[in-house]
Order: sequence, then structure tokens, then C-alpha cells
Amino acid sequence: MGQIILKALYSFQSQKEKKILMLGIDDAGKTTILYQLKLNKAIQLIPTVGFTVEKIIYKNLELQFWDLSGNDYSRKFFWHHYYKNSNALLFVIDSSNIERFSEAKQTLNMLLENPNIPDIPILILANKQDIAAVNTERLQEQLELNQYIGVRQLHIQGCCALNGDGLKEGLNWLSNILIKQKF
Ligand SMILES: Nc1nc2c(ncn2[C@@H]2O[C@H](COP(=O)(O)OP(=O)(O)OP(=O)(O)O)[C@@H](O)[C@H]2O)c(=O)[nH]1
Ligand SMILES: [Mg+2]
Repeated sequence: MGQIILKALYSFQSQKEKKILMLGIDDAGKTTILYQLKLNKAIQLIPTVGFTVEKIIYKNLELQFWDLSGNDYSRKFFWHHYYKNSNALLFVIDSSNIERFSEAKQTLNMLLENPNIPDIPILILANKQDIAAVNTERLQEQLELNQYIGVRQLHIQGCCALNGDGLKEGLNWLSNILIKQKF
């Protein structure tokens, strides 16, 4: 009897813990978003070396954010070590940097088509809306995301990490899926 209760408690607990992988090319604003979510303010940062992990309690979920460095070297040699056991992917893109859209698109495609990443929900945060060059609809077209709509659990949300605009909306979408997720 005790064992059954313990098992039930354990499964209840493990259901609530979710690992969210934060990816995106360097300078997209991943770490700024992470600390805006955690501390409700923007802090001045240097590029991430390796990774940063932070836990945030949100709507009865314990979200463990793994924020990886987005530089070229990390993308090539480092990211793939972290795909396993992720419950969701949070991909950040700098909406103001047109010159790097194709690099961001390639990186996102590599993740979407990656056989080592399970079919987990993907939240795309179109960051830097305060200085955005294109709106979210246009960005969705440029990233050719329409092919995935209705096929994958994928959502694009505009945001600004400096003042937090859009982050709650994005997190709401993700948490509604994660609450129902079975693993
Ligand atoms: N204007 C504007 N600047 C932002 C926004 N979000 C982040 N930044 C700036 O963008 C720069 C890069 O932000 P980071 O959070 O370090 O970017 P990152 O994606 O973590 O970069 P790596 O760690 O190198 O992968 C910093 O100077 C931030 O202040 C935003 O919403 N608007
Ligand atoms: Mg960073």
C-alpha cells in the first residue's frame, strides 16, 4: 500500500517537472528572456559561456530552463548533448536582425527536422519587438513555418525581453501543453 502511494506521489511529482531547452543563435536574447521570466527585470549580460540553468515555478509546473550558448561552435559541437529528455523547445529569434534571419531559419530547421529531438512542443519567441524589422506574421512566412502549423505543436509569439511584453502569453501557451503532457 505504502509503495503504491509512493509511486503515485512520485509520478505526480515527475509530471510537474519539465525540462525546457532554450535555443537560438547568439545575441537572440535567450538569457535576457530567462532572467526577465525569473526576476521580472532585464539585466545586463555577457554572451553565455556553456549554459545556464534556472528553475521557475509556473502554474503548478516546475520549469527547468536550459539556456545554451548560441554561438557557432556551441551549435555544432555542444547542443546535441542536451536534446535528450527535453519536454519542450523554446527557440528565440532576434526579429530586428534581418541579416541573420537565414542563419536563424537554418538553425530552426535543423532542430525541427532533427531525428534526435522527439516530437515535443516548440515555442518560437520572436524577440526584440521594440526594434523589430518585420511583424510576427511576416517572420512566420520568412521562416517557412506554415508547413508545420497543425502538424507539430508549434507556436510563434512576439516578445520583448527588455520589458517582458509577450513572455507571459508565450509561457501560457507552453504551460497549457506541458500540464497535459504525459512524460
Ligand atoms: N532592444 C532589445 N534588445 C534586447 C532584447 N532582448 C535582448 N536584447 C539585447 O540583446 C543582446 C543579447 O542578449 P542575450 O540575452 O545575451 O542573448 P543570447 O541569446 O543569450 O546570446 P548567447 O548567450 O551569446 O547565445 C543584449 O545586449 C541584450 O540586452 C529585446 O527584446 N530588445
Ligand atoms: Mg545567453
